[in-house]
Amino acid sequence: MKMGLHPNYYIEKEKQEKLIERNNNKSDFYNGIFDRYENPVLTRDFVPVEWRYDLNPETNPYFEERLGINAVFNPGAIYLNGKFYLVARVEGADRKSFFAVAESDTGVDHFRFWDKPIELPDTCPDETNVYDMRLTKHEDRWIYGVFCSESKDKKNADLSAAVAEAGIVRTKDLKNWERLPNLKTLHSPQQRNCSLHPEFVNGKYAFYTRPMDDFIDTGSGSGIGFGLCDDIEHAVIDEEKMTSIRRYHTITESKNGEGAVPIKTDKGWIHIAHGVRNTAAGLRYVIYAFATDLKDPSKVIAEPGGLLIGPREGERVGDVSNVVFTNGAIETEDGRIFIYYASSDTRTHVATTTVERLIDYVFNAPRDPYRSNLCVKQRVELIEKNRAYLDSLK
Ligand code: BGC
Ligand code: BMA
Repeated sequence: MKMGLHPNYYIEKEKQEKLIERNNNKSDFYNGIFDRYENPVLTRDFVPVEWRYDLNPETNPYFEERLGINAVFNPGAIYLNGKFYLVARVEGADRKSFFAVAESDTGVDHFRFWDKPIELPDTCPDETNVYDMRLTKHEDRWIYGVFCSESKDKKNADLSAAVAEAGIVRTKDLKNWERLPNLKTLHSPQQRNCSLHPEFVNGKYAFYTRPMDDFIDTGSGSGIGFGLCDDIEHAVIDEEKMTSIRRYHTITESKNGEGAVPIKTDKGWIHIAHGVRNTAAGLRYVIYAFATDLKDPSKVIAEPGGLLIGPREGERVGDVSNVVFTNGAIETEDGRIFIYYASSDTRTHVATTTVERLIDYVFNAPRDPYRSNLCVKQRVELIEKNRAYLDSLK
């Protein structure tokens, strides 16, 4: 005779159901550019009980978690047939990440994981970890996923020495995934934060890259790169042009990288990217935005100064504190934008805005003048303009 399920199974299931059913409201945060929400959209508590526990009381009498989950973050995002899909980076207690699809009708709450995580074809025997997938609905009709494929650097005895490459998969339904060879960049030994542009450029596939000299250090890499390749099934990039570049004493001083796949608007491609600076407390990651030319998506035509989204309040603390990171955004038919971002490599949030509001921000918020002296002038000009305007109303 079979024993029944452990009583704690029902308790855990009910807790999870409540969490998934909970409505997520806008918080009282205001800057006019985007809205924040009261709750994260995905955390490790959203990962199905069946993925973590052995339900059979004969083999798990104490109902102990057998395969713990540590974090759910940095999701790719895609909108298909009116539904919102995240391909999240799910990190096990063992530090390895994998990808899993979560689906929602609203984009801000009720995200539910599908039955099982994604099992990618195992084509790189040395690959140890995979993470941060960018999803591109390409005009060739495939959905591409470009992610970081990380292996041990065997040439270096240091146990932390690793090699980062860009892995490429494609699918039509987020269920069946075909793995293509990793991206090769002839002039950059390592790549992280690569993503595929949704359209052909000069008849070729176009990638945003992030040239770097080693695993952590971008070294001579001066920013977000852009390169073309003829054949997506053997993607090789020769020349990498620079798009948004790093600068001294800005939010991108140490590194920057493409985030979400760019959003096409009448005025240009809008990019939501990340910038990193070093501090006494370690690397600080923030999200910023810029626009590139519709005809030449490598050419920056607008870049407001500073950060768009920074880690705030509870977001500031987690496994890798002081980090917000994005690699997925969704635009709906009616022009709403959902920016999915993770805080401190721990949990996933959403920020919402509209195409109009984002365009207004990217093209009208002033550039960074790069020096305190000029920054304060810029602010005093605003104050004086406001004073004159208020006086004119009297
Ligand atoms: C981690 C990433 C991190 C990278 C660079 C990897 O091992 O999994 O989350 O971005 O190292 O620090
Ligand atoms: C990076 C990314 C992310 C992560 C961030 C902070 O290099 O690729 O995976 O969110 O570091 O740890």
